Amino acid sequence: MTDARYPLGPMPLVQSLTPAQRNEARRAVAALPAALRAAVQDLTDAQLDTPYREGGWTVRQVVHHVADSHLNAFVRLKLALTEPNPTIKPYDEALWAQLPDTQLPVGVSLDLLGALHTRLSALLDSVTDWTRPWTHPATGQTWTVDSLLAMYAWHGQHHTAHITALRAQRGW
Ligand code: NI
Repeated sequence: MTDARYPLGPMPLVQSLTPAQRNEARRAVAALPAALRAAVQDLTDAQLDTPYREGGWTVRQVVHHVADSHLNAFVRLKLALTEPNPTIKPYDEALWAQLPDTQLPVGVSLDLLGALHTRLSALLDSVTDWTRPWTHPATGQTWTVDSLLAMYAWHGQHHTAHITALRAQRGW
Protein backbone atom coordinates (compact mmCIF):
# COMPACT_ATOMS: atom_id res chain seq x y z
CA MET A 1 0.00 0.00 0.00
CA THR A 2 1.43 3.36 -1.03
CA ASP A 3 1.38 6.40 1.24
CA ALA A 4 -0.32 9.36 -0.53
CA ARG A 5 1.89 11.70 1.46
CA TYR A 6 5.08 10.22 -0.01
CA PRO A 7 4.47 9.30 -3.65
CA LEU A 8 8.24 9.29 -4.30
CA GLY A 9 9.25 7.87 -0.93
CA PRO A 10 10.88 9.78 1.93
CA MET A 11 13.19 12.78 1.61
CA PRO A 12 16.73 11.60 0.84
CA LEU A 13 19.04 12.25 3.80
CA VAL A 14 22.54 11.93 2.38
CA GLN A 15 25.87 13.61 3.04
CA SER A 16 27.22 13.36 -0.49
CA LEU A 17 26.12 12.73 -4.05
CA THR A 18 27.99 11.14 -6.91
CA PRO A 19 28.65 13.47 -9.87
CA ALA A 20 25.85 11.75 -11.79
CA GLN A 21 23.40 12.11 -8.88
CA ARG A 22 24.41 15.76 -8.50
CA ASN A 23 23.80 16.46 -12.17
CA GLU A 24 20.41 14.76 -11.99
CA ALA A 25 19.44 16.78 -8.90
CA ARG A 26 20.55 20.03 -10.56
CA ARG A 27 18.44 19.17 -13.62
CA ALA A 28 15.46 18.60 -11.30
CA VAL A 29 15.97 21.96 -9.59
CA ALA A 30 16.18 23.72 -12.96
CA ALA A 31 13.08 21.91 -14.24
CA LEU A 32 10.87 22.43 -11.18
CA PRO A 33 9.19 25.75 -12.04
CA ALA A 34 8.01 24.51 -15.44
CA ALA A 35 7.06 21.09 -14.07
CA LEU A 36 4.95 22.60 -11.29
CA ARG A 37 3.35 25.06 -13.70
CA ALA A 38 2.44 22.19 -16.03
CA ALA A 39 1.04 20.19 -13.10
CA VAL A 40 -1.56 22.89 -12.31
CA GLN A 41 -2.25 23.98 -15.88
CA ASP A 42 -5.95 24.57 -16.64
CA LEU A 43 -7.16 23.72 -13.13
CA THR A 44 -10.20 25.73 -12.00
CA ASP A 45 -10.28 27.60 -8.70
CA ALA A 46 -12.46 24.82 -7.26
CA GLN A 47 -9.89 22.23 -8.32
CA LEU A 48 -7.03 24.33 -6.93
CA ASP A 49 -8.88 24.48 -3.61
CA THR A 50 -9.22 20.69 -3.43
CA PRO A 51 -7.01 18.83 -0.92
CA TYR A 52 -4.47 16.63 -2.70
CA ARG A 53 -5.39 13.89 -0.20
CA GLU A 54 -7.94 13.53 2.61
CA GLY A 55 -6.99 16.04 5.30
CA GLY A 56 -4.05 17.38 3.29
CA TRP A 57 -3.17 20.76 1.85
CA THR A 58 -5.10 22.05 -1.14
CA VAL A 59 -3.34 22.19 -4.49
CA ARG A 60 -3.13 25.97 -4.02
CA GLN A 61 -1.48 25.57 -0.60
CA VAL A 62 0.94 23.01 -2.04
CA VAL A 63 2.12 25.45 -4.73
CA HIS A 64 2.57 28.29 -2.24
CA HIS A 65 4.30 25.90 0.17
CA VAL A 66 6.88 24.97 -2.47
CA ALA A 67 7.69 28.67 -2.80
CA ASP A 68 7.88 29.07 1.01
CA SER A 69 10.17 26.08 1.27
CA HIS A 70 12.46 26.95 -1.61
CA LEU A 71 12.85 30.54 -0.40
CA ASN A 72 14.21 28.97 2.78
CA ALA A 73 16.41 26.67 0.70
CA PHE A 74 17.85 29.67 -1.11
CA VAL A 75 18.70 31.39 2.18
CA ARG A 76 20.18 28.16 3.59
CA LEU A 77 22.33 27.68 0.50
CA LYS A 78 23.62 31.24 0.60
CA LEU A 79 24.41 30.91 4.31
CA ALA A 80 26.28 27.65 3.67
CA LEU A 81 28.28 29.24 0.84
CA THR A 82 29.30 32.29 2.87
CA GLU A 83 29.63 31.22 6.54
CA PRO A 84 31.52 28.45 8.31
CA ASN A 85 28.92 25.83 9.30
CA PRO A 86 25.93 28.15 9.82
CA THR A 87 22.96 27.04 11.91
CA ILE A 88 19.88 27.39 9.72
CA LYS A 89 16.49 28.67 10.88
CA PRO A 90 13.59 26.22 10.88
CA TYR A 91 10.06 27.47 10.34
CA ASP A 92 6.57 26.10 11.00
CA GLU A 93 5.53 25.07 7.50
CA ALA A 94 1.98 24.14 8.58
CA LEU A 95 1.35 27.61 10.02
CA TRP A 96 3.04 29.30 7.06
CA ALA A 97 0.63 27.42 4.77
CA GLN A 98 -2.33 28.93 6.64
CA LEU A 99 -1.27 32.57 6.34
CA PRO A 100 -3.41 34.59 3.92
CA ASP A 101 -0.80 34.86 1.16
CA THR A 102 -1.45 31.17 0.44
CA GLN A 103 -4.90 32.10 -0.90
CA LEU A 104 -3.37 34.14 -3.74
CA PRO A 105 -3.52 32.88 -7.33
CA VAL A 106 -0.98 30.10 -7.86
CA GLY A 107 0.59 32.13 -10.67
CA VAL A 108 2.10 34.43 -8.06
CA SER A 109 4.18 31.61 -6.56
CA LEU A 110 4.87 30.03 -9.96
CA ASP A 111 6.39 33.33 -11.11
CA LEU A 112 8.31 33.60 -7.83
CA LEU A 113 9.66 30.06 -8.25
CA GLY A 114 10.70 30.79 -11.83
CA ALA A 115 12.89 33.69 -10.71
CA LEU A 116 14.06 31.96 -7.55
CA HIS A 117 15.18 28.80 -9.33
CA THR A 118 17.09 30.86 -11.89
CA ARG A 119 19.07 32.22 -8.96
CA LEU A 120 19.33 28.82 -7.25
CA SER A 121 20.70 27.28 -10.44
CA ALA A 122 23.18 30.14 -10.85
CA LEU A 123 24.38 29.53 -7.29
CA LEU A 124 24.62 25.78 -7.84
CA ASP A 125 26.63 26.42 -11.02
CA SER A 126 29.14 28.31 -8.85
CA VAL A 127 29.65 25.63 -6.18
CA THR A 128 33.18 24.24 -5.99
CA ASP A 129 32.94 22.56 -2.57
CA TRP A 130 29.84 20.38 -2.18
CA THR A 131 30.92 19.39 1.34
CA ARG A 132 30.45 22.87 2.83
CA PRO A 133 28.57 22.26 6.09
CA TRP A 134 25.47 23.66 7.73
CA THR A 135 23.70 22.55 10.88
CA HIS A 136 20.05 21.99 11.73
CA PRO A 137 19.39 23.29 15.27
CA ALA A 138 16.58 20.83 16.14
CA THR A 139 18.78 17.76 15.74
CA GLY A 140 22.25 19.27 15.90
CA GLN A 141 22.96 17.27 12.76
CA THR A 142 25.45 18.73 10.32
CA TRP A 143 24.70 18.41 6.61
CA THR A 144 26.36 19.58 3.38
CA VAL A 145 25.55 21.53 0.24
CA ASP A 146 25.10 18.14 -1.46
CA SER A 147 22.53 17.27 1.25
CA LEU A 148 20.65 20.50 0.58
CA LEU A 149 20.64 19.88 -3.17
CA ALA A 150 19.33 16.33 -2.70
CA MET A 151 16.62 17.44 -0.27
CA TYR A 152 15.24 20.23 -2.42
CA ALA A 153 15.49 18.42 -5.76
CA TRP A 154 13.35 15.72 -4.13
CA HIS A 155 11.08 18.28 -2.46
CA GLY A 156 9.95 19.92 -5.70
CA GLN A 157 9.28 16.59 -7.37
CA HIS A 158 7.52 15.29 -4.23
CA HIS A 159 4.94 18.10 -4.24
CA THR A 160 4.55 18.08 -8.02
CA ALA A 161 3.70 14.38 -7.69
CA HIS A 162 0.99 15.21 -5.12
CA ILE A 163 -0.75 17.30 -7.76
CA THR A 164 -0.26 14.94 -10.71
CA ALA A 165 -1.46 12.01 -8.58
CA LEU A 166 -4.62 13.91 -7.62
CA ARG A 167 -5.29 14.78 -11.26
CA ALA A 168 -4.80 11.18 -12.33
CA GLN A 169 -7.08 9.96 -9.55
CA ARG A 170 -9.83 12.45 -10.40
CA GLY A 171 -9.41 12.23 -14.16
CA TRP A 172 -8.68 16.01 -14.38
NI1 NI B 1 7.07 20.18 1.60
